[in-house]
Order: sequence, then C-alpha cells, then structure tokens
Amino acid sequence: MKKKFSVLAVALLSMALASCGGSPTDESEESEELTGTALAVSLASKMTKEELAEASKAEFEANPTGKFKVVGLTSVLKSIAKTVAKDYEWIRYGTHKEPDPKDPSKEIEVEDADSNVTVNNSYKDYALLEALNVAENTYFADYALVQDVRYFSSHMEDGITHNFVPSDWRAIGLQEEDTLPLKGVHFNKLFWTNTNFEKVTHKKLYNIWQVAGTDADADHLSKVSFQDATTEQINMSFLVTAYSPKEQKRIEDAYEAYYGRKWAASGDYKSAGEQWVDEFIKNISRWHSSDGTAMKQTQLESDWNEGYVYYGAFAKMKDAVKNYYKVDLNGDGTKDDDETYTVECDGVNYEYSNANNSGKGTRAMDTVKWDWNIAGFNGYMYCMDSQIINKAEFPYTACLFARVMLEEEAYTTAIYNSSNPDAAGNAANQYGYYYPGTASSDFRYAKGDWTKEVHIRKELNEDYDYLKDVSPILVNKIQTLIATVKA
Ligand SMILES: [Ca+2]
Repeated sequence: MKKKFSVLAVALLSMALASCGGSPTDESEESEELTGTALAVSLASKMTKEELAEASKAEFEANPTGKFKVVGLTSVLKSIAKTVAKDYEWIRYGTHKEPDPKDPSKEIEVEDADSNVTVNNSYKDYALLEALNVAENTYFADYALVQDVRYFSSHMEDGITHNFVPSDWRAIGLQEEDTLPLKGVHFNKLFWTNTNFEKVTHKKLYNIWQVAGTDADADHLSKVSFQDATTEQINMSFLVTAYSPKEQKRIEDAYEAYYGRKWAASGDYKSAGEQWVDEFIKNISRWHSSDGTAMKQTQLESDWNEGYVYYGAFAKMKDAVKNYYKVDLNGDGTKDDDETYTVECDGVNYEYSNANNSGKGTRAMDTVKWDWNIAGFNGYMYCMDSQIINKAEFPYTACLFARVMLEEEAYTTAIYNSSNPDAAGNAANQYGYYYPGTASSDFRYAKGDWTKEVHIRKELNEDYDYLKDVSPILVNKIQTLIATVKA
C-alpha cells in the first residue's frame, strides 16, 4: 500500500516539477530526494570498499560512545562481527564465557565490555521482522540478516529497511539477482528419508509426484512429514513458489515422466504446480513441529522402520551430527550393544552397529538419506539477506558488514566445521549453508554434499520478483487447505 502511495507521490512531484518548467526526474534528482539512511545506503552503494571503510571509521569518530548493532537469526553474525573487527581496527568485538546467571553450572557466551559492536541473534523466526517495524520512525539497530523475501519485501518497499549493493558485486561473483535483496547466506530445505527407507517401502524416492497423487499411483508414498506452512512461513514460500510460472516446466516434465502423459490444465487446476501443491498437502500424514528434531531424532529413534519422507531444513545436519542412538536394529524389541545392521539404499551399502561411535550407537546424521535424484525438484533454496535498517546510527558500517560477509574468507571462518569434514577429512562447509559468491577452487564442501550450483539447479528457488507480488489470496487458499487437512 505504502509503495503505491510513494510511487504516486513521486509521480505527482514530477508533474509539479514539469509544470514549473523543471526537467524530467533523472537519476541525480532522485538521489537528491533521498535522506537519512536511504541516502547513506545509496551513497555507500557507489563507494569502493576502501571508501566504505573510511566512512565507517568516520561514523565511529563522530560517535565514539555509540555501539554498532547487528540483529538476526543466526550465530554466524557473531563470527562475521569478529572478522570485521579483525580487519578494521576502529571496530571492536569479542566474546568470552561466563557462568549463566540462571544456572551457574552452565556457561554462556557474553560480549566483551570494550566491544563497540553488539550482536543480537536470539530472535526466533519472524519475530525479527515484526520487531523491525519500529524502525519506520525510530532507531532499532543498524544491520539485519533476515530471511524470506516474500515476508520482508514490504519492509523494503516501506523504507523500514534499505538494500545495499556493493559497487564491486560482479567481482565478488554475485549475479544481478543476488543483489536485490543482497544475499548473505543461502539455505535450503530438502525432501529426505532415512537409509532404511528403501528396505521398508521397497521404493526409491525419484519423482515429486510420488508425494502427491493417491494410493492408486504406482510408487505412491503416503507417509509424508512436513512442518505446517501456516506457522513455518518459509514452507509457505516454498509452496507458493511451486505456483511460479518459472517453475512449471520442471513440474510438468516430472508429471509426464511419472504418469506417462502430458500434464494438461483442467477445471480443477490452472498449473501443474497448483495441482502438485493441492495433492501434496492432502497427502501429508504428519505435521512435525521441528525440522531439527525430525532429522536428529525422530527418523532414527522412532521412525527407523516407518518409511517416512520428510521435508525440512538441510542445515539441521549440524544437529544430527551430535545425536547418537542405540536402535533395535535386528527388530527383536531389544537395543543390545552387539546388534549390527547392514542395509542397501539407492545402491549404497550402509552398516550400523550399536557398538559404533565408542558405544554411543548410530549417529543420526549417518542415517539421513538426502541425495535422492528426484524428478521435479529436491526442495527449496532460499537466502538470508543483508538489510540496512532505517534510522541506522552506523549505516556505512552496516554496509561494510554486509560487504565483508560476502568475502569467502569471512564466510568460511563462520561456516566451516570440523564435525562435517570434506572427503579428505578437512573442516568443510556445513551442509545446508551455501556461500552466495563464486567459491574458489579450494572451497571445501562436506563429504558427499552437492555444490551450491547443483543445489540451485535441483531445487525450487526463492525469487524476489515473483514472491514480492504473491497474492494474499493464494496464501489464504493454501492455509485453508492445510486447516481442512489437519482438522
Ligand atoms: Ca534388538
């Protein structure tokens, strides 16, 4: 609404200028109209990285007692803050461990008192987008890493946040579509099973229409576990993206491969994506409340012999890496230490033993089968994006922060993890987190993981141009269908 109003206001203003003999609005006049954070971000987008650093330094000199404030949903931000502080001497950020005041037997990470940066990454999901609303009129924070463009595009349109584009975005290896909004970190959600799936179901997961359709279809899969898209908004963005004109061909091709006939519009469905979403929702048999719990626990501890297809955040592999279970591997009702189990899934042999891992049992991550070759798509690739918050006190530093996040070294410092090494055993990129730029040839992926480019190709993709205009009526229709199925 506000966007339409401001476009109208600009139109009226140009008409007024024209009637006074003014020249038509050109780019320089447009930037003259900008003020405050919008102006700073616009100017920062024309600066070199060195000029941006100088502007950041000037901000701290002008405001020596101020604190640059970062908000978001991930602890990655603390690591990026440390990198920024390492590279620019006027920026100070460090953390240390202290006893938790609520439970002195535990330790919590506390920011050093002399830090002039503060990072709040404790927001849960969409609470951050709501919290940002106050920035329309008053200072809230300087930099935000936010997710789901369908949800926050209105913040950009309303001027609550501003989009910075580094002048050297091409050199970093970004594509133009990576700059609006400016990408920070890629994430994805995938369809996955456990490695006992094929033995239990006698089926492979090979086509997206297996989880739609009905029992009448050969190879139909009726056990599907999905987080409710009414509350898990990124799942709603996934479902509405299946309606996107850009994604129809892959869904139609998968239909033809599965049913042996071309997909055709009918009175019921105007697109293959619409049909898939409708049938998929009707086929969901369980609504799990946590993607993390589903992957790190449920699939192994409870569902080992159930043959479920799950849809959830691939990044939860970092939870599953730490969880071990003894399982009734031989199906006799006991979980004895000497039980072993060998199973073939999708042509690969897996061996498990309750004695494995120093007697802790089977590691949940090792029973996640995520790399099925699925006609249609494997899931949904989306991003956490950098935004400069309106009324920022350190807008240039916020832009510098966004720029540093795009450096491969800053990214790998934050994301590489030794608990999911590459094939050679080196610490490597965590599953489910992907660098937005062009990774160098020595970039290390976790063992078996696909490259970012392969994930992008195999998954539906978050698309700002499409999602910013998605009708609330479509969202409502999907919510209503979910409510009906759950009732
Ligand atoms: Ca047993």
